[in-house]
Amino acid sequence: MERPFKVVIAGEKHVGKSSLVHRFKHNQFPLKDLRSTIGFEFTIETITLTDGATVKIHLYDFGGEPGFRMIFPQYASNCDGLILAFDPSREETFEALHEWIKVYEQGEDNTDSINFLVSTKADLGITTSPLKINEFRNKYPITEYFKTSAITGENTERLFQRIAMVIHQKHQK
Ligand SMILES: Nc1nc2c(ncn2[C@@H]2O[C@H](COP(=O)(O)OP(=O)(O)OP(=O)(O)O)[C@@H](O)[C@H]2O)c(=O)[nH]1
Ligand SMILES: [Mg+2]
Repeated sequence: MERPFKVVIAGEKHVGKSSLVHRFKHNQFPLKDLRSTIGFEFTIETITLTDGATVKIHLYDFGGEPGFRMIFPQYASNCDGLILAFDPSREETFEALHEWIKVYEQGEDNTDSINFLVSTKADLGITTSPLKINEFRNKYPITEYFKTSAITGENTERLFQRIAMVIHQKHQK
């Protein structure tokens, strides 16, 4: 088996990062409101890809609290993947991703990272304009974009499957 891959999930406070991880791990929306993440939460995920290969992911779920941004480059270094999450019902959380990706790029050895852009809470029925999404994708190296909901489970499994797959394939070459 390959070495474990390091994947970071980041974005503003309250956008639903931990709920997304919880949905993926337990296949359900958290029964109680999760507490805001302090610093970061680390978990290990084993993902079986569609081709049968098994990939180990070291997942770092960072708290979005502005104060934690300072520690971000230090812990988010040598990463294989980044999930940038925003809540479409709060546009400022999308705008803040310019800052998050800049800070991420300060991390050591993140230049080769596979980056995904993810909107959360799709169940609310609010969409960010495709123009804005495309603009962001043209400005930064974003490989894929997903609209997700931790409540309905829309694209949650798929998101983690895909990022694991893309990183895995990159290492096959
Ligand atoms: N409608 C809706 N609400 C959600 C969804 N996911 C999370 N929430 C709500 O959004 C709030 C924040 O969720 P968290 O998962 O704690 O957000 P976070 O991004 O981890 O927040 P920090 O740890 O503070 O950075 C909670 O009240 C959740 O119930 C979703 O898919 N749909
Ligand atoms: Mg959290």
